[in-house]
Amino acid sequence: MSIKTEVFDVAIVGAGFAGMYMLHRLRQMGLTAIVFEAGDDVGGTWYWNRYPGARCDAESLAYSFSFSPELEQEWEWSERYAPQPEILAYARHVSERFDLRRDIHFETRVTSAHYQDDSLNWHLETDKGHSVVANFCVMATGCLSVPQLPDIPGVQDFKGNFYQASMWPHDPVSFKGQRVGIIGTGSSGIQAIPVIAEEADHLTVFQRTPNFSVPAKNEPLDQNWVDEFKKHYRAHRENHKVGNGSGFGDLNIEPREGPIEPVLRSQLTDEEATQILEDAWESGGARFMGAIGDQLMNEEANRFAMEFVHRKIHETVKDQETANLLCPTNHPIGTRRICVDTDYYETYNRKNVSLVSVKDNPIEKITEHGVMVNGEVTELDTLVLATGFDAMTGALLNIDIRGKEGLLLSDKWHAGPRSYLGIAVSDFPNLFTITGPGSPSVLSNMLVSIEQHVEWMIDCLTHMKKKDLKVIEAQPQAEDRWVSHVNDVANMTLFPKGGSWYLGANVKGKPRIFMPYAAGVGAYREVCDEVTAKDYEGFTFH
Ligand code: FAD
Ligand code: N01
Repeated sequence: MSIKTEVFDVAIVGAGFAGMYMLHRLRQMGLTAIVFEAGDDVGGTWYWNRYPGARCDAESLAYSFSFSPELEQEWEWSERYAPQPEILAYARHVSERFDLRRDIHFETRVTSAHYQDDSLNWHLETDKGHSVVANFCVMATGCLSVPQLPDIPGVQDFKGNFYQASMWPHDPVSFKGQRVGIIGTGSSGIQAIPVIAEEADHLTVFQRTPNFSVPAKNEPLDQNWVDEFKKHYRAHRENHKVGNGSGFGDLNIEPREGPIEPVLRSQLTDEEATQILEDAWESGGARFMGAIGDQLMNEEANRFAMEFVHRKIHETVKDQETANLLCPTNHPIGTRRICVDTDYYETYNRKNVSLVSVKDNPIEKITEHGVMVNGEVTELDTLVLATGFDAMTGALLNIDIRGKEGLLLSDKWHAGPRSYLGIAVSDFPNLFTITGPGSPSVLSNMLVSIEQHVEWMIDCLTHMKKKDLKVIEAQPQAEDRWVSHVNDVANMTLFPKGGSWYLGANVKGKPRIFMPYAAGVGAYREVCDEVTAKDYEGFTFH
């Protein structure tokens, strides 16, 4: 049977926030677009990651779309950090409010995307047999959308209940009366552990590397505060876009004027620095990492913050041996994504929680009945994996993407991702990546970065339409310059010392390259705007 090929202006892969917003803007431009999504609903991250305790760590009023003043006024967030079901409900609301679903094919995975040298367009195929031709292909496949299973022998042998944080079932999961084990103490594990501990008979946490976590200080939102904040929403949104920060904004009702001037460690006495950290700890959230302006640049400033958190762990956790195990010492604070928790360290004071360090004695295997460490099996009814993602490049390289003359993206990126601005790849004309490697992406409030990328791409497509240009391609020299700039910026920070998924260090055989751009969302936006102002410097059109 021959497959009918459908033709569109743009094909979009992924219906998380990035794919949804791209579709909306393309429609406004009058272009035809089709979206393919592997899941059976919109929401991406918030569709897949339904584990107990999942919520955002950027404040709800900042972690939301800004493109529609009506949407931001009408949507009501219930908590300072919205829980996953509420963010998913928001994504669904957006899809309905802007009538997006009719162009999205759910439960459909794009398997290949090939550039056609003769017709100068993209040919995509899916696992459901679609064949689509589009002038442009937009990858909105997500930075954290490919679950990473640990290479522990026997994972498939476990006979009890088995869950992965990033592929959580749709139906409610009960831990009542059960012996539960969890592997993974990154952001997902740290959010899930306190909630599972509340319900399980016993919870055993298998920890290889402790992570730094700061209290979220989550709470229900006060309606008066929200009403006041919303009066200034536009100004707050503008603030999220500027400076060398990550686009998280602040909680002041009155919008600040311009970017925050960082206070450096060298300008502070020990007492002043401690007080600043104490205040940040008390007010809660990931903003702790920017409390002292050079915490992520200066080893001494970082050590000061590390020791502060170590003290907090020791003050919170009663058993000092457990506290010692929970204190990270192998990476500067913040060089692995800082975790934001509710009662994480407190959970280790519970009688029904035990911590097993598998740093020196790695998990040998998973058996039918539990987890074996040092020859001993901890018997479990339920095993939860919160072992992370093949981040940033995983979803792109899972697709057979071929550019000019059949060049495979996986070959081009064999030594690590190479991209111009994290937006486009030389030799892959008319292909855009939203929050691709080389852009601030995972170091930022992703909604800010997604909107900025989509808006830049829409401006570019509008420019091309106006000038009747058919093809845009990143120049190899511009790409080389950008890749080395991204590396230079990373090397000015402590990030490369983190050994984290930012570097691909959690995936065997993955090249070790610091993938996101660390200069902040404001600085990055300026670069992109300058590229546009200089008639798309670094790109070739025809
Ligand atoms: P995603 O939401 O990942 O969506 C990508 C979609 O593409 C997925 O639905 C996937 O199924 C689909 N897809 C991928 N490949 C294919 C294919 N070949 N064919 C078809 N479909 C495909 N960021 C923040 O800024 N603040 C936070 O508080 C925050 N919290 C997070 C919490 C968790 C648990 C996780 C995992 C991430 C969090 N992030 C957070 C990052 C989060 O990924 C982004 O904020 C944002 O949701 C990404 O949206 P996206 O549309 O780019 O990608
Ligand atoms: O994944 P991770 P995550 N034996 O890679 C461990 C975002 N996010 O899903 O560090 C034992 O951080 C691994 O140990 P180690 C956020 O950007 C945000 O938790 O490799 N352990 C580590 O502890 C975040 O950074 C939120 O030694 C093994 C864990 O698994 C990103 O997603 C919430 C192991 C993986 O941690 C990823 O977070 C959730 C093994 N063989 C996620 N293999 C918010 O709060 C792996 N591990 C906003």
